[in-house]
Parts: sequence; C-alpha cells; structure tokens
Amino acid sequence: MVAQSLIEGLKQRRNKLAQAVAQPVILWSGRGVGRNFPANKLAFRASSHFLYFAGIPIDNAAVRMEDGKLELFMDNPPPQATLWHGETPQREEIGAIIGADRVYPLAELSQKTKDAATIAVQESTTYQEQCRLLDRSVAFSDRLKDLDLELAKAVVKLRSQHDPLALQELRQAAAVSVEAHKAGMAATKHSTTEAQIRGAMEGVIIAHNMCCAYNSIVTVHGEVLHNETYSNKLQPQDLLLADVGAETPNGWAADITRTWAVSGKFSSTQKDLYEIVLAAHDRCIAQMRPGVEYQEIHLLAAGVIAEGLVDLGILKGKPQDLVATDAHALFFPHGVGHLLGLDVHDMEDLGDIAGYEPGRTRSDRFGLGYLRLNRPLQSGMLVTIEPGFYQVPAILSDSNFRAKYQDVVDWERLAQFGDVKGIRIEDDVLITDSGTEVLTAQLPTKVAEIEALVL
Ligand SMILES: [Mn+2]
Repeated sequence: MVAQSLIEGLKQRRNKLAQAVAQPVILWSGRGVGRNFPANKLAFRASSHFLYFAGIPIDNAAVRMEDGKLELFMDNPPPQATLWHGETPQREEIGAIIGADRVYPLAELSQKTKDAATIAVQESTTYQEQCRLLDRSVAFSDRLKDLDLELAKAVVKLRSQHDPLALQELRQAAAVSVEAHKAGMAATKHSTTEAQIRGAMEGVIIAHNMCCAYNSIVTVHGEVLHNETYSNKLQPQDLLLADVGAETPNGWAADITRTWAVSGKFSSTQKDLYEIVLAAHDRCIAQMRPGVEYQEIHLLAAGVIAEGLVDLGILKGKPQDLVATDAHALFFPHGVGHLLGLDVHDMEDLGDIAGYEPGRTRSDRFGLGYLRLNRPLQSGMLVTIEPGFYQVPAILSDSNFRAKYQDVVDWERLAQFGDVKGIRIEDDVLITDSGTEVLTAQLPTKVAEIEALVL
C-alpha cells in the first residue's frame, strides 16, 4: 500500500471534483452545539462531505472549491479564548495543514457564493446560514435537484471508491475496533451488566484518541435491532451482541458486530444458529468481487440462512421458495449490509443516491425493502457484511405474518431455540481488483476462537 500525505491526498480529491463539477462548490463543516450553555459543548462532528475535501474537522468553517483550488473560510478564535482553551491554531496554520490555496475570515464567504453548489448539513444553525448565503432553499436527500444533485452524484462517485488516504484511516478505525471487541470479550467474565462490557469496549476506543462511529449496541437483547440501553444484567445462558465501531479523529469509521456467550460457551442451540449465520457471512464474502451485484450477495445470505433453518427443522420447504416468499426475513429482516466510509451508513444523508444505482428504487418486498445498498460492487468500495438471526417479537407475534407463514414455520421446533434472541456477525469488506480484503479479519468469527477469547 502506498502511503499518501494528507495534502497530496486532499489535492487529488479536489482535482477529481473539479473534473466532474464545473461550478464552484461550497461545503460547510457545521458547528458544535451547546448543551445547556454555549461553552458546554456536545462533541463536535464536522459534516462528512466537508471532511472529505478539507481533511480535518474545523468547527464553523466553510471551504469553497473551484478548478481544483480550495479557499478556507473560518474565524480565528477571539483573543480571550486562549484563557480557556489555550493557544489554538490560527486560520493560516490550519490552511497550511490542509493545503488551502487561500484563507479568509468567514464573513468574506458572502462575496463568493454566486452559482455555487452545496450539500445540506444536518446541524440547523449552519443549514439556515447555507440557505441565507446561497439565497435559496437547499434541499435534503432525495429532493436534490440541479446543481446540488450534480454535485451529490460526483461526491458519491468519489466517496464510494476509497483512495489511499481514506484507506489509511479506515484501516486504523478497523484495527482499534478489533481491539475493542477483544476487550469486550475478555471483560465478560468479570462483568455483571451490559454497561460494564460497553465500558471496556469504548475504553479502548477512547484510549486510542478515537470516538465511537455510532451509538454502541451492547446487549443481551440482540433481537432489538437498534438497542441503545445498557442496563440489563448478564445471565450465564445469555448471548451478548456487541455492535461497536471506532471513528478516527478525521472522521473515518469502522463497524463490527460479534455475538458471544456470556458464560464463554455457546449452548448447542446457540451454536447451531450461530453456525448458520457464520456460513452466510463466509459465503457472501467468498462471492464478492467487482461487478457482482450487492443484492445478489444479500439474496445469497438469505438463501444460506433459509437452507440452514430448513436443516434445523425451523423452516419447511425449499430454500429458494422460502427466499422468494420472504420467509427468511421473519428471522433476518434487515439488509446484509451497507456502504462504509466517513459515515457508518456512508452518505445516507443523500437518501438512496449513494446506495442505489440510478433507476433503481427500494423494493416493497418484506425481504428486500431494508436493503440499503443495491449497486454492482466496484474495486475500492468498502461495505459491511452482516447477516443475522433474530427472534423479534414484533415480527413473530404479528398475526398477519403468522397467518402468511403458518405452513412454513415449525413453531414448536422454533420454541426449542428460545435461548437465541439475536445473533449478528459483521465485518468490513473492501472490494479489491481481485476479490476482497476483510479489514476487520483480525477479529475471529469461529465459535472455538470466540469462546477462547471470552473464557
Ligand atoms: Mn453495520
């Protein structure tokens, strides 16, 4: 792998943008939000599109790019700020770090907004400023049109094929996330609550001067797909599902899920289902290479899960028929993964512009509607592969589902697997010219290896 300096990498991105978009582009970073008074700030996170071209987080700044040149607009902190914050870099120094061609106070941006394209930021004060300075209502996600739509498409093209600078960061996030998961496994035998395991995992991330790329899921209720509470006590018969990923200081994410037994040893029923999810995970990754449709990978996962559940006697019928009627989605209701980069669901602020090939829209099928990515794989793309098995009460107790799938589920047999609430195995898979490289491969997935890390 060729190491790339920050400035060199950023200049390449700006040049590529200039080749795709003729008009000037202005991107805002957003600003840190105060909690109960302005100086008590919630953690500042710069907008990802800004980070992609500016490289580092700068609170309340904007960049204007045209013909490959970048102008940075930001205010120096007032002199009295040094009392509280110490010496912080001035505009010129930051401009030098990121290879800006010119630097200006923020107020001068208003002179340079003519015909500029932009992408809306999520933070509301800055969003209003965007609309005011551009003198138009800046649209979000699927409502994008004209200049901004052209820009969004160009940015998607760049951000979905990771360059060496991005890969350096993504590898660091992956490596630290692997260590966090190992720490979570090792902490289990000394822990009595989910919160203690979360603490052990996030502690590793914080100790590497990183933050979490998303709210961690660390739970014995893995069937609650976005569970964000950590108050449950651990019981020896529980499985623990941990979906935890680090973000580098410049904003690049990892996204890993592992599921392990609190006692250290999977029960036979837990192991049976775990092996099915693992088979789906492994077979998906083995099939991935440039040109393969991601939806085919999702359907492969669905097929492997359906086949495994038939073998266990939980589902009845031919696996391909079960997938065609979405019966697998009773237990695997989400998509097999998503794009990963500066955001954990990368570029989903643009709706499905990034995730869906032009002309494709979300399916209304139960088994396909939650697929977040429907494009052919290409070299340089980073995606997650995260098949799962869950017993979600809202699905399995739903009278419509029960009626529809009455004949294909052996409910009595299913009841024997009551000690499995949720299993997910998630890795970060880089598409290469010849196939794949799993950036998170250092974290084991096999039952015996996971047991050894927990015990
Ligand atoms: Mn994920």
